[in-house]
Amino acid sequence: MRYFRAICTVGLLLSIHGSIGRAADVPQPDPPSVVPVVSDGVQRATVILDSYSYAPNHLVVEAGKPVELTLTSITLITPHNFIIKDPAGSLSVEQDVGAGKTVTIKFTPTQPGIFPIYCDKRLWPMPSHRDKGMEGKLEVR
Ligand SMILES: [Cu+2]
Repeated sequence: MRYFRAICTVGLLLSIHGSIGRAADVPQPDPPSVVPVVSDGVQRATVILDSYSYAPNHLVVEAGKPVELTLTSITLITPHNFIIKDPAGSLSVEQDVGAGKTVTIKFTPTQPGIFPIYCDKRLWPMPSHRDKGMEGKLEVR
């Protein structure tokens, strides 16, 4: 009986915690999302593109292993893109993702570092999507 009561208490605490999490509902920086290496050695993740965000927006990958990202746009009209550029030249990714489309990209980061991810689309003279918050980072370890 005591054991049963302990389980109920844990369940109650979890459900309270869950509802607090939902009630808060304020935008917060995503926790780093470590991209798992699957059995074939490829690091795979899905990134959702919306106006104007990437989710997750902080990807952590290992250098020297291929990365495969599935980019899924959930917008109805607005096209976006997904850009990662290392000024030193170790990484150059630029992929358009049309409204509602899904595109898969593959690249192998070679240099550790933190590289910005961003969307440079803009409807002149409006600010760019990056300026509206559509950015993130790729952390290569
Ligand atoms: Cu965009």
